[in-house]
Parts: sequence; structure tokens; C-alpha cells
Amino acid sequence: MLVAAGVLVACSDQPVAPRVSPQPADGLQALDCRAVVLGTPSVRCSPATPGAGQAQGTIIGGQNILVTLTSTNLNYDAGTDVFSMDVTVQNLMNEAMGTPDGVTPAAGGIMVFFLEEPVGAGGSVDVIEQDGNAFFTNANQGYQTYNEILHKDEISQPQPWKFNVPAGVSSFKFRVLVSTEVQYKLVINEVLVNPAGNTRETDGDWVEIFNAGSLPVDLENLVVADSAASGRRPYHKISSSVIVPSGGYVVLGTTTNTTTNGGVPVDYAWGSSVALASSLDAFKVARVVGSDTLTLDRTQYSQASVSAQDGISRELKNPALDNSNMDGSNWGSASVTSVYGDGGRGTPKAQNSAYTP
Ligand SMILES: [Ca+2]
Ligand SMILES: [Ca+2]
Ligand SMILES: [Ca+2]
Repeated sequence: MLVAAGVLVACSDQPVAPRVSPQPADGLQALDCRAVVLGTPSVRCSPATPGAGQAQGTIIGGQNILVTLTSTNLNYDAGTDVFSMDVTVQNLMNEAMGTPDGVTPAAGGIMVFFLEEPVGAGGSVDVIEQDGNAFFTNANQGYQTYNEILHKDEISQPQPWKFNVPAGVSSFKFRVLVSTEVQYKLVINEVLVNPAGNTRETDGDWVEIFNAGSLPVDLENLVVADSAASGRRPYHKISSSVIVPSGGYVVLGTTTNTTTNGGVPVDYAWGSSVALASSLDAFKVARVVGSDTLTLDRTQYSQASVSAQDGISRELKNPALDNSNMDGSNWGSASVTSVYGDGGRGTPKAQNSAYTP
């Protein structure tokens, strides 16, 4: 049967161990479930709303449906008192689950854990054969693991769930949440490497980041870098909270001072860590997970006549396109009519003038 899920997203201060995540990216999807034991066994789950003592969160998305749990092969064995079923997880979000970058499997995979243990009508019900117990929102919460990466709309392999249900119990209810690393679907969407005139060649540099994911992303603790002739310059770690809403934009640049940066609205300044050359260069944004640095997005350019025109930004035509080559045809130059600040051409924090649906 099909089961729809409401979605809660943990606040950054929400404990979501055992996972160590530098970002508030672990999605928490709450489901209130009710199992009917006698007659034709069934399980139905519906979205749960946060209450006192539970994970506080924000409801995300117009449909409020980011994940679907489906149960099949339901069976109650009155001889052994075991109620069993196979459960799959489907990801409905734009970003992949079970991975921090869309490629690398997350330690721990995707975990579905019991926010509230089963409560039986007419007797005590216990979960049996769980994959383990851990601290998610409280101590000692049992969970089932799905060791997979699920991209948008993908369905997991089924995992067996079992409950001990003594005779006389006609139904029981429980509440589960999904805890998982979620891919950061960040796109380098617009870049100005050669600010208008010759007085702010570094102070006026900026990069626009678009969030193509379903969940907001905080850039804090991500790293950015450009290149020098000798190779990539040292990473700059973003040191304060910079929230990119789902479908929203932020601008990173050298300075937030609009008197010296040409009037571009910079949300976060990288200072002297990055300097985009008017010849050839590259820019990347990456995530640090453990001892690994995972690239989330990267672009590069080498044709100054295309990508380093004075006072004209380079715009990605659509966030879904391959943006790795700024000189290429997936990018365009900001239009004559898209003027910001002191007269530069570009669309910082807004849809690109070169946008093509
Ligand atoms: Ca210039
Ligand atoms: Ca520059
Ligand atoms: Ca733009």
C-alpha cells in the first residue's frame, strides 16, 4: 500500500547522532502509522506534526510530501505472535538521500527510526529484529537501515520489519522518522570575474549560488576555492550561517561593502581567499565530510573574450545544465538591460537574464 509522509526538517541544534553532520541537512520525515493485525493485516501511515518534546522543525514543500514508505507482504502468524512486513522507502526530493554529495554513500545509510515505540490496543507490542538502537532525538531509539543512495523518485530495496504482537491485540500504532544525509544540490549559477572598469578588479568579483534542492541548505562550514597557475588555492571555509532557500539564490564575493564592490548585494564575503582572474580560472564549492573533501559543484573558464568581458557576468542558462565550462554554450552573457549597482551587467540574487526554460 502507499503511504504518504509529512516532512519535518531538524533544526541545526537538533541532535541527530550517530551521524556527524556539519550542516542541518539531515532530513526528518515523520509518519504516524497504525497497523491492523486481525483480519486483513494492514499498515497506514500519515504525516505527523511536531509536538512538545518531539523534533521541532519546518514543514517543507507545497505538497509536504518528500518521502513515501510502502509496506507489502503483511502477515500475522498467530502461532509465533510475529507481525511482519516488507517496507520500502521512496525519495520524492530533488536531492539524493543517503549521500552528502549525490555520489558518495553516507556512513549509516538511510535510517528509519522509531520516534515512538509501538503501542498496542489490548496488549504490549515490541519491535523485534531491528538493525540497532541509537540516539536520534532521544536515547535508545530502534532503527532499520537502508544502505543505499536514493536519487529523486527512486525506491529502496525492501527491508523486513517485524513486531511481536501477542494474541488479543487487534491493532497498534507507532511513529517513525527518516534520518539521512541529504545531497546538497547547489549550482554555481552566475559568475562575474572582471568587474566594470579597472578600480575594483578583485573587490567586485562575485559568484551566485542557486539551490536546486527541495530542502534549504546552510553554506556554513562548506569550503570554496579558485585556482592559481600552480593549482587550486587553499580552501576558504565559510564561517557563518548563509541559508540558501530551496529554489533561492545567494551571492558570495570579495566584500559586502557596496561602495567598493560595485554595488553587488554580497551575502557572504570570502575576503582575500578568492580572486577570480580576468584570464583563466576555476571556482568550486565543496563539502568536508570526515577527512574527505567532496566537490558539490565546479566551473572553469579560459577564454577571456567570452567569460571575462569587462563588467559583464557569465550566466548559466538553466540550473539543470552541465555548468562545468563557463566558456561553453550552456552559459550566456548578462543582457544589456540587466544592470546592477554602479552599472555592471548581471542579475545577482535573481533569475539569470540568459535563463532558458
Ligand atoms: Ca574590469
Ligand atoms: Ca577579478
Ligand atoms: Ca542571477
